[in-house]
Amino acid sequence: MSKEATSETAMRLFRRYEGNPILTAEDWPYPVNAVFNPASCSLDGSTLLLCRVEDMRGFSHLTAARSADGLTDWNVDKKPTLEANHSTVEERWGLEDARIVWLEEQKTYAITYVSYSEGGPVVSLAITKNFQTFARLGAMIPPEDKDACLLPRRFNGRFALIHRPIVGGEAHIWMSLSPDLKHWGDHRPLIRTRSAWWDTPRVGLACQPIEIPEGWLIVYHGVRSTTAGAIYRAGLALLDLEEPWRVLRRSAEWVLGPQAYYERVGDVGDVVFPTGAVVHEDTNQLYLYYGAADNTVAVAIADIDQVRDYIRSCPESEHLF
Ligand code: BMA
Repeated sequence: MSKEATSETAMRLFRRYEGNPILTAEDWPYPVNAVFNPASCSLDGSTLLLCRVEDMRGFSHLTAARSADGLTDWNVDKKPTLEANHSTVEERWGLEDARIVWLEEQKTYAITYVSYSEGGPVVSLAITKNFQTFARLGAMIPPEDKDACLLPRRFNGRFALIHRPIVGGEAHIWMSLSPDLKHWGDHRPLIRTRSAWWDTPRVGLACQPIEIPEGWLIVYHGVRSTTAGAIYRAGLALLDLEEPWRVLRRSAEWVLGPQAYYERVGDVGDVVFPTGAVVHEDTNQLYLYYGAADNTVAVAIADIDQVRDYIRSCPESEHLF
């Protein structure tokens, strides 16, 4: 495929749902400032979004919303589903930006979320079977860390965590491995920022990794700093299915960037921040849920076969630097 062809495809891969934004502060059963950056999963045949909800003090908690079709008629929990314990060091200033993955071996959902404390943002792990009761397993890796998600199974006996520590002032995506979800090692950079491209000075994992025949499809966000402020966009990468520390492909272009009014204007304008995905096998569609301008929840829809064709046509990642 030519460069023009891939750029054209990248622009058309995701289609914004015409009912966007799908969730706003007005939909909440209690007073809140903003609802954004939702984790997602399928639960009992419906879609569950675990949304970041910012209260009127500026602290965030996580609240679940459920919908049969993943687009309309959301049923929002009447009170916070997972609230910060403000008396602990780990959660002093709230909970943000969860990601969810189903761990088949444990028969449980694993939720990785950012808790905010004096040491800076840190990634913590909670597990649940029903999104009503949760076991909190604590911080995974010392701060500063964000944008984390587990892969759903072990590789050579070890769990893999994709996350975004700040190392030497640089914000690349890393992978770490663990035999028990508690002790983490073999830390290595996975997807780096690309000097002068749309995805520098920061990148971070977006939604949970999606298994496709070609490998693990990764949606990641890239931040560009401009004189008018940061622009948050999303691009794609592909990891090897059996050795996910190997990056096979990476999109040159972003596939979703702020264009619609609700993405350009909000508490933080020019932000699309995907944090959840649901694959609908019946229609062969990928629903990508994202925070728009740190204000509302929106969804963009792609045809899985088109995404697969596109990522296969992307350059091998080493060739991009
Ligand atoms: C990032 C995170 C997100 C937020 C985004 C845009 O650093 O903190 O929660 O949506 O900035 O403000």
